[in-house]
Amino acid sequence: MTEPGQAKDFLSQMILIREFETIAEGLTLRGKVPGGMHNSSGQEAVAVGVMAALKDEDAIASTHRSHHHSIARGMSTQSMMAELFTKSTGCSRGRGGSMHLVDLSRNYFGGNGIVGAGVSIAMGLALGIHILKKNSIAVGFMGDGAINTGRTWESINMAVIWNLPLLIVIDNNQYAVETFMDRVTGGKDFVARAKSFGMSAEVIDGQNVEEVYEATARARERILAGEGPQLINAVTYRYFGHNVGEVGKYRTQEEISDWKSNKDPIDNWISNLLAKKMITEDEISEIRENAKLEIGKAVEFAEASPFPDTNTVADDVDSGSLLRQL
Ligand SMILES: Cc1ncc(C[n+]2csc(CCOP(=O)(O)OP(=O)(O)O)c2C)c(N)n1
Ligand SMILES: [Mg+2]
Repeated sequence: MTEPGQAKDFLSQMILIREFETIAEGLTLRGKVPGGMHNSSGQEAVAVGVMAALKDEDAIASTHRSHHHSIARGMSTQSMMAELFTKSTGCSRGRGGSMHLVDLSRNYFGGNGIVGAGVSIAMGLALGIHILKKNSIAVGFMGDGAINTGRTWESINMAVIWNLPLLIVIDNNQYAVETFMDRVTGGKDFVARAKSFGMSAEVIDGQNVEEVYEATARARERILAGEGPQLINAVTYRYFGHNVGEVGKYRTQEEISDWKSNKDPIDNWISNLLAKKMITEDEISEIRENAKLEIGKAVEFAEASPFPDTNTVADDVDSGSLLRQL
């Protein structure tokens, strides 16, 4: 059982993510977020549970839907919001936007716009960890849509044959844009597919932060014990459209309401903590208030920051300068 301090941390982080996404969604609709964004509301427990079980030295690569992973890894919400606004104070200095949230000081290699690439980037990180003989792991997030891309399985295959310290987490919100996963996934079973590649894999309730945390901690231990790559299929749900402004006609309101009313990761965690008397209503209100204040400050910071100087757009983007940083 999670101890009280960590249980409250789980809640604070999930509420902070929900607040960030709620505010960012509105700002996107008002035209403040060039390029738009992918909202992760509903998927908070996957991000928070996984990150809580990782150590600072572990390396992580995410997907196009990365706000929740970024906050759970401890990124500054000010540098994230400024990046969404494409301001020069953003984590990618305003050149990347929502899909390029990154913080190398946290070994967080961040999001990218290529479906399935998080797994390949993480495989490369795992190879580096292996070569340098470090006592850490690499984690690659992917969506259920990425399960049907070739690069995912090329990377997993390589990780298996080289016994690399790689954990794959499927942030399985069950839809790839407008497509329900069962319609496009042969065999319909991600775990069976992973096992056929010679790796351990399990399916878990991605709405239960404690279950996600424990599964990740177990997988990390197995990897460090030399048991090779592991895969976790965390079943979750996204409340909003694929991206902001999408008109969703591919799922019913009843389905969305059912997940929101009965399987919400924040509501369920609160009920659990209240039932065990691990938190009070006042503490919950304080957590909500702090999240509002923090995200309010992030928006103020982003609004007040300048756009990048166009004379510097080519700085640091040539491969030579990237190599010199290594
Ligand atoms: C290689 C590639 N193919 C297609 C796309 C277009 N695309 C962007 S997101 C997406 C769906 C991804 O679904 P999933 O992996 O389930 O992630 P989710 O959006 O549900 O988080 C697609 C097809 C892309 N960005 N990259
Ligand atoms: Mg999906």
